[in-house]
Amino acid sequence: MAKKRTFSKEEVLKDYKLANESRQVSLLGRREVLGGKANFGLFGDGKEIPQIVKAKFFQNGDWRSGYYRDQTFMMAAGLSNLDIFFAQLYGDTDLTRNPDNGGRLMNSHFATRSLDEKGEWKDLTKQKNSSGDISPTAGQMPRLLGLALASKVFRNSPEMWESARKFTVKGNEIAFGMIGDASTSEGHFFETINAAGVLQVPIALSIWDDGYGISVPKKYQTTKEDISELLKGFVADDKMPGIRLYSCMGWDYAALYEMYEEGIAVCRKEMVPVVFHVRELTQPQGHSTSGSHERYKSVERLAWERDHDCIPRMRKWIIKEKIATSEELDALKPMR
Ligand SMILES: Cc1ncc(C[n+]2csc(CCOP(=O)(O)OP(=O)(O)O)c2C)c(N)n1
Repeated sequence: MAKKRTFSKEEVLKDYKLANESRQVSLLGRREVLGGKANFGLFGDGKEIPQIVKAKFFQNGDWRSGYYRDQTFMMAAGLSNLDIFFAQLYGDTDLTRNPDNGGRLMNSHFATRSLDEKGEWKDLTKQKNSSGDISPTAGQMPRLLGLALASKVFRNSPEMWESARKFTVKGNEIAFGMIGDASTSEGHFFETINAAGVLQVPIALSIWDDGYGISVPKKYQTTKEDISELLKGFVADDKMPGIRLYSCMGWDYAALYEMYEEGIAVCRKEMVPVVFHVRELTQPQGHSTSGSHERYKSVERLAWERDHDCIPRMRKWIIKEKIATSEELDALKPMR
């Protein structure tokens, strides 16, 4: 049997605190929109724990190509914070306050800056990088492939290492992708997976599976209602290369830790595409501020979502493992 990991109390409490902060941001963000202070909001509630764990393995020089649910990943990676988040929500056009998009994109469309104030390239190997999110779902996939392919080209071209030293350290960077389960039904998703398997490029792609694409459940979206089942044919075997496929419950902090630690190490070392299917995630506030999920989810489904919410589940695990007491956890909450 594999040895059980010992978790550092400090790290676990820091993660739990950030998850709660990010959740409060989502709750407050929806209220701000419905109260007329911002036009529209899409939030990352229900996906906090896997994003915090994945961000632990995001290194300087790496790139992200993700989508609007990734606020907690961005905060955990040190690329966003509460001020930046609300500047985005209000469409602030000041780039120092809203460096993600200067009010030129929808909110929760994240990006880092590759140029300095003088218009010169920054040293991208010394920062964590995010390409700018775009609104067509699955549109991030071709770009994810391109970013990973760039690493492979750099790795195989030592003659470029000196001239490209602001972009690569010998091609060791990898590309982090994120996509929702419904968007895996799109052509860009399958084309990217297929091309990544052929090209053997370092993609670390998470599928945040909350069972819905706005109001449409998986039953009407995904064959067999299970994207891992569909991806099995792409998986590498003894004879042929392909993708590596992992799967884990999105509310299981300890299992997520194991999965991302192992999978991202494989991706980085072997420069291969790795897909992480993160199951049983929820949407505590539904899809966006334009709708109410109470209108299309059954009472049973809503109860299931409350029961599987990743933050209370992490809390139960912390107490069960005797990492901290409920009083200690209550003291961490940013707002009551
Ligand atoms: C190409 C395209 N089609 C449709 C939409 C409208 N749309 C925005 S989000 C969304 C659902 C996405 O669901 P999923 O990928 O599961 O992500 P989730 O929001 O559940 O995290 C749809 C259909 C879009 N933005 N782009």
